[in-house]
Amino acid sequence: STVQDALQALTDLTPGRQQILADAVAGLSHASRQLPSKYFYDARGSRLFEQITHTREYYPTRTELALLDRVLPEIAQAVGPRVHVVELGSGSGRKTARLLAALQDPVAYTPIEISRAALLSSIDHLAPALPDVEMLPVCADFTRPVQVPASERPAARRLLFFPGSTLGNFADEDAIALLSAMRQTMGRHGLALVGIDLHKDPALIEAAYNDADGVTAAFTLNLLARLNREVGSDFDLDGFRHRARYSTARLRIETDLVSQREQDVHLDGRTFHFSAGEPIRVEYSHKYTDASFGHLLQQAGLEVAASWNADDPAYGLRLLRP
Ligand code: AVJ
Repeated sequence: STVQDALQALTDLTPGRQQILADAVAGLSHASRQLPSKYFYDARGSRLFEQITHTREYYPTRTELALLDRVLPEIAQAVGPRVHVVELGSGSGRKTARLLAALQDPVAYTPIEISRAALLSSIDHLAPALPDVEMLPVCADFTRPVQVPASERPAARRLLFFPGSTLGNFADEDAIALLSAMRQTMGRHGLALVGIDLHKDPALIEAAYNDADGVTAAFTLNLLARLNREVGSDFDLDGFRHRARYSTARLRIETDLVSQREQDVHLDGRTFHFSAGEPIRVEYSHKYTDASFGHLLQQAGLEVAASWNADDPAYGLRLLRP
């Protein structure tokens, strides 16, 4: 469809101020303070993430793109013709263009993306390049149930596309809930293609989340700037510092914004007191082994239909079925 058709079809469920405020208050009220990483992705945050993917240290995006290019013919073979591709957290849509081009006669594409700006820009690129694919975009938080719009032409099956190791941003319990929801969305004959970053030398992993130019630090701190602007908090951006460390026990990057001094932050008529050195946990990025990923799948009622790995740095694509 054309860009115009795609905008006509857009479903807008993007989280509003009330939702963000409620999540921020709840997270900051916790004994161990936390803020949801999904709120990184306002227009500036999505741009900064794109910049991260071009840093020397951040290997996942370029590794996944190269792996995808190498194995797309096998993926297309395994998936078959006339699928409706549903992408969770589609971002710029760079990987999608390659996937849709490799598939046999794809019927429709539904990007589900929380950032309206990123969603619109991906449609701007994809719609003209793929005139035979019906574009049915949804602006929403994909962790909430989303009704997938029906395509005009009937699809043989749905293919959920969840690249970028975004699954890694979810704590295990939430990852299991999300994978279970995906199993329901894909249907009995559906498939899911999921990208997962794999466990490797911790030094390499930590470098990817602490790039020398400080793009990742700016990305993390942008969360506080966004909250200040959208829900009226008064975080001092110089009063918090980005810290990302790899836990070999839990196989995950744990990213915190650490209070640099004793200070008060105000939000919605409340005062949140921070001591010097107190962290706000803002992100996890899990790195999987076959065992840890298999454990999630088992609890979500999913199986591996096919599996592809890049070796150095290690990164995986998994085709999943119910
Ligand atoms: C692509 C969203 C999964 O966790 O690696 C990059 C986000 N955070 N650098 C990741 C991110 C810090 C990224 N995801």
